[in-house]
Amino acid sequence: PVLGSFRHQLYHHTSSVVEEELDPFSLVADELSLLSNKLRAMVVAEVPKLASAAEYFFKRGVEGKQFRPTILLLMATALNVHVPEALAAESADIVPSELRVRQRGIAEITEMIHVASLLHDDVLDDADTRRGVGSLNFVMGNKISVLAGDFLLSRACVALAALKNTEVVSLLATVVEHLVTGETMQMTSTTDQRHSMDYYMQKTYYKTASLISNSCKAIALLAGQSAEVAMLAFEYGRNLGLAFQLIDDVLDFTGTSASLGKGSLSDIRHGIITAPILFAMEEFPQLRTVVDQLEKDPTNVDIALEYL
Ligand code: GRG
Repeated sequence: PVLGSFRHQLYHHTSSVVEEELDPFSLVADELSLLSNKLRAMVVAEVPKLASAAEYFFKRGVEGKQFRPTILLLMATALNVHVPEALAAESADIVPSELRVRQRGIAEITEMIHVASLLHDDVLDDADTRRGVGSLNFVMGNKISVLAGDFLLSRACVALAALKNTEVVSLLATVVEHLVTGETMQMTSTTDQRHSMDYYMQKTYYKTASLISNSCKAIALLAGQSAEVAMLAFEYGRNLGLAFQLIDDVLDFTGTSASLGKGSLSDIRHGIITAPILFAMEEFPQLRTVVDQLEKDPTNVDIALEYL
């Protein structure tokens, strides 16, 4: 609804725009092209080894899809069509351009938290590729990778504090807890939990959707929007995040190493049961036995794939 209302207002203000021709991404393309440079500037470190590790995934060609910053910059654009009067009065001492910068800062903070989680995740999974290149742990080792993740989190905290909004600080700090919780749920699940769609959805909220939904909400709060709009922004981000992970899980089966930037079938090879398998198990009960075998010995992957 938030982006829908934005589209409506945009058409209202730009009568020459034909609905079919509007490419929403073009609205933030210029800003996105500056993002990696901004991020590199935000993670300059004193010690050379840490400096090169921290900027590793902010270099040209390895920035990833930038899905989160894209959505967040669009959200900030959508919510700024009209700066509400209440905010204007409350923040009379802050120039509008500063407010704009603060909202857009969430895109950078979110990407730093995301990359920090990727660095730690690759260590936990012993992954050797990420974004089509060697993972940081593969190139510089596990220890530097963990420290670079910690460093990015610290810089994200400093940038968060500069937004001067304690509710937003608290939202994004809780997201870090959710990332850790989702990862732990994945690592420690029992067989019953792994076979439960409810458990999968809860874990997926923590691992993927929480960062997107709470960042969307943070932008609404920084834009001085009502509690209702903040909740809608949260719901929008939550649904988008869940959908994103469901598609990511399907792509793990259907994608190629070239399209994924890492090996395919990585979930099942790590004994991680995702939505495509859960749906297939409902359709083909005989798959349950195969999945049981697979969980005991993940090298049995070819047998399970016959059903998928
Ligand atoms: C240190 C913040 C922190 C967390 C530690 C390891 C861990 C706890 C959490 C891992 C969470 C994780 C890796 C979730 C998966 C999220 C996900 C969908 C990643 C892939 O996102 P894409 O496809 O990646 O947007 P790109 O490379 O395009 O940015």
